[in-house]
Amino acid sequence: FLEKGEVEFKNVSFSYPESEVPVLQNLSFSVKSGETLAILGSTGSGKTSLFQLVPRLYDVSEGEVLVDGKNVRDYPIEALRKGIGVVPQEAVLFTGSISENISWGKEGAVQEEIVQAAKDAQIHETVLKLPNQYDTRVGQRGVNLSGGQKQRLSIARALVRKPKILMLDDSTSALDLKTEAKLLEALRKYACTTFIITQKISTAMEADHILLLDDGSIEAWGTHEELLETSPLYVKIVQS
Ligand code: M5T
Ligand code: MG
Repeated sequence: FLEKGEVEFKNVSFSYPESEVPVLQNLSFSVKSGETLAILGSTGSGKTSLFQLVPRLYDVSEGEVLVDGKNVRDYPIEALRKGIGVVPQEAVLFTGSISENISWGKEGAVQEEIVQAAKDAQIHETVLKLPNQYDTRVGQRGVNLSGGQKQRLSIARALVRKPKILMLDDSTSALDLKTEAKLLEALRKYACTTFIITQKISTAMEADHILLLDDGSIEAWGTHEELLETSPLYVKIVQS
């Protein structure tokens, strides 16, 4: 659906349709195929809003978002929805089995692929302990899962589609550091371009680039080492 998964923002500004308030201001950056971008910034700084512009959940107000050099407006919406795996900040489960929840949105997923995605998302072991394993019902009137378990199921849902671009919106916030490290390691073989919103410096340090958002603008861009040199705000976050 997408060729390589390169993403470029060119002078992007954005405000929500019903509002005049600019949420993102003049963002420019690019991420190459297979690279990981960590996005940091305080609450309300615009991280989730930035995410939404890539699969066109919203359109930019000004500027351009390019995927593989082409404006996202020029793609069939299908290609964006299928080529980009978005894991939302609040994991959503449907009433149905674990298998159905993972394969949702991917017609014809076979059990093998579902299990592999669950393994990579670090949820397989948990599923095996449920009363009916992959056939266990979740959602309304189903078993209760913890926040972190729901997050991992919704990551598995994105992975089963083998996206070219994977966008994790604070999706590992409930995971302990060891489980998160395993998950990030497992993601490598997907070789997808990965955007990861995180509050954890340990996660950001592993990324190829860090984008620090402050009130809708880029406060800093670079690697962990570069930001330690160039961004007092980043240093403050590291020390806090
Ligand atoms: C940035 C506003 C929000 C804030 C700004 C998602 C959303 C956000 N906003 C809307 O008006 N409508 C919406 O549908 O936009 O918000 P954000 O992008 O959600 O910020 P964040 O992701 O960095 O924050 P958080 O709390 O998830 O860390 O003024 O009111
Ligand atoms: Mg958010």
